[in-house]
Amino acid sequence: MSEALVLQATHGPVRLLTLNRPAALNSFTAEMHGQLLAALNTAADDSAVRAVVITGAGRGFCAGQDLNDPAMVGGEVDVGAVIERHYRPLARRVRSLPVPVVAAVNGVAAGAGANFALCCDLVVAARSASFIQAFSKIGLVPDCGGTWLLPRLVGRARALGLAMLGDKLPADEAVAMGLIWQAVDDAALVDSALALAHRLAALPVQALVATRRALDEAAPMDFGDALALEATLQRELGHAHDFAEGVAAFKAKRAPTFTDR
Ligand code: T3D
Repeated sequence: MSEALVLQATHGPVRLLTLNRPAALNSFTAEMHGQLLAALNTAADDSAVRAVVITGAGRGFCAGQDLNDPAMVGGEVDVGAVIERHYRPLARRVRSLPVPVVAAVNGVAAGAGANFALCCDLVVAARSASFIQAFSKIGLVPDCGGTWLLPRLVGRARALGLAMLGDKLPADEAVAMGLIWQAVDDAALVDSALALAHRLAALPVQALVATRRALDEAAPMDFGDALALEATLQRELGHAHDFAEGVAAFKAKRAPTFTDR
């Protein structure tokens, strides 16, 4: 049996995935990519899962591409093919998961590891964690969605500063900059992320996922097209059980029970 490079645990409706190559700061190998994608697909296919949390084992979250993996790094290797085969499917999978995804960044998140975290819906980081756009230091551009995500999250000036200089950005500064949602004390990280995921799981997750989609798709649209997209999504959601349940619960002054996914 192959080594578990991604640990999976179930906490009620929340699936906790832990990247598990701590000796190499959970950097990505082809094998870890395969296990991570499979774990995400399993969570997506399991109707009992209503939120996913992703964290890292040991002192790092993820140091991006494993620069020692001969199968995937530079020289004779077609780096574009590596991106097509592994990073593009990963970013698209996270961004299209049918439930909300929380990144619990426990330590350094560098290169594609940083942008993988930023692909998640809400990013919570330990105060000692940091984010590094390490690509410029090895002659690459930000990948795993970084070129799209960074300017949208923090604006072009800061995106270029982060991407060109590749400096270490501490978690508190990442919050202040609008790059991530929250920084918490190190000891509270996993509990905070799980609590957040449980809150999300109790909400109408189908609407949360449609909200992600609306924000992503509206970004390059003009105002009129964004209004049209909102109407399309509201039309779909307006026929769903969760909308009826939310309104019924409001009228009855009781807590709603959302079940759509
Ligand atoms: O095919 C392709 O290449 C395309 C894909 C590109 C996507 C990318 O992600 S490109 C960016 C790749 N990542 C990096 O450039 C980051 C490299 N790592 C670092 O700069 C530093 O390790 C960190 C700033 C992240 C952390 O520094 P520090 O001082 O806290 O830890 P360390 O001592 O450097 O690392 C600890 C161990 O992890 C060490 O192993 P050792 O010496 O104890 O046996 C180190 O070699 C290993 N490690 C860290 N990052 C990587 C890694 N091993 C393989 N690949 C890594 N990316």
